Amino acid sequence: MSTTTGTDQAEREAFYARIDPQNMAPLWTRLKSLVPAAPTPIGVPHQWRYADVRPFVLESASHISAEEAERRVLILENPAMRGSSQITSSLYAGIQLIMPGEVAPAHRHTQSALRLVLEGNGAYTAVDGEKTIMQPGDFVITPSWTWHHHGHEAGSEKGPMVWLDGLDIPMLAHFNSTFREDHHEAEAEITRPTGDSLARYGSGLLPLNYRAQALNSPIFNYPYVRTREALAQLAHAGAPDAHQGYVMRYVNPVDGGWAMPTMATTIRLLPKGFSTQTYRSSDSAIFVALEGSTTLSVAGQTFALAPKDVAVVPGWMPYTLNAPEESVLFCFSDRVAQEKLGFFREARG
Ligand code: GTQ
Repeated sequence: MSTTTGTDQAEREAFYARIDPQNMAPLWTRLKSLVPAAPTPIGVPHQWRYADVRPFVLESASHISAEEAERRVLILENPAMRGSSQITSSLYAGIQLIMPGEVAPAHRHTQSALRLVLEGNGAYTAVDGEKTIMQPGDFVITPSWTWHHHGHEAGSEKGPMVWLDGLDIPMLAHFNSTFREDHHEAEAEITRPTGDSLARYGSGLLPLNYRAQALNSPIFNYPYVRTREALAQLAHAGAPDAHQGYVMRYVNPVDGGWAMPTMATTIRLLPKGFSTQTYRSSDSAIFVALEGSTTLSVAGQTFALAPKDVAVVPGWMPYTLNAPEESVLFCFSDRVAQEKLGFFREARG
């Protein structure tokens, strides 16, 4: 028996019971789980197949209008975090549907949102006075506290419009800094022409003497046609990164930083037949398959990702990606927040 200073277990328990009414507890019984050697994510890896999800998303239109719902969204909830509205411990994801002729009314909130368009044509999102028409694969941002509404030009031939929403809801809940406001009109005023921000800030140009005015990129929509063209060029010049493929991040052209302050977004191309080396990082990642087919292997599980499928990889779990055919994957995570706060980590191999 080692010499112990202090009292025996029964006396310790009695002590814990006596401090309990003071709303106090001993650290030493919890230290190893409170400050673990490595991340212990609550979430689990999971895949949502678009083929499974889509019928329910479309059916939601028969149950509620976009106007009544305010946002007609089916939340993607991590199976290990049911009831939390979380896909990871810091992020929210959902699939939003808007039908021709509908408007999802204007509001604003301190949470930032990103959209990744999955399906459809003709719908727009209006952010801070500018409409942007959305096409499949487009990455659209809604910065914190900007008025935004979504609409879909009438005409049933246009069909449903579906996109993935990513928001930092759990992050702001963690800081208890959640505010929201409804606009007095369903549609907030449009003050700038469509395409204005892309022309001003997203064309390799900036207005002379322009200074960053916010933490967010001034570009609202990063159109997929441009992104895809860049990826195609990249794939012809140089080798892909062994752990990540041809991966690029969406950038704020004013300061070179990420497009958004809380959510990091990337796009990657995996050439046909390419397999990544094992990679992991402290940010939990949500992947959205856009093209091809990708096999994601994580924690002994294998997920075959078809276009529009969504998959989550909790932080610090080693994973590989394998592409039997040329594939494109979008990804968002809390990496940018972790980097800014100084605790982002990654490991190769
Ligand atoms: O489009 O503003 O999926 O406020 C969740 C909350 C979408 C939105 C969501 C929101 C929105």
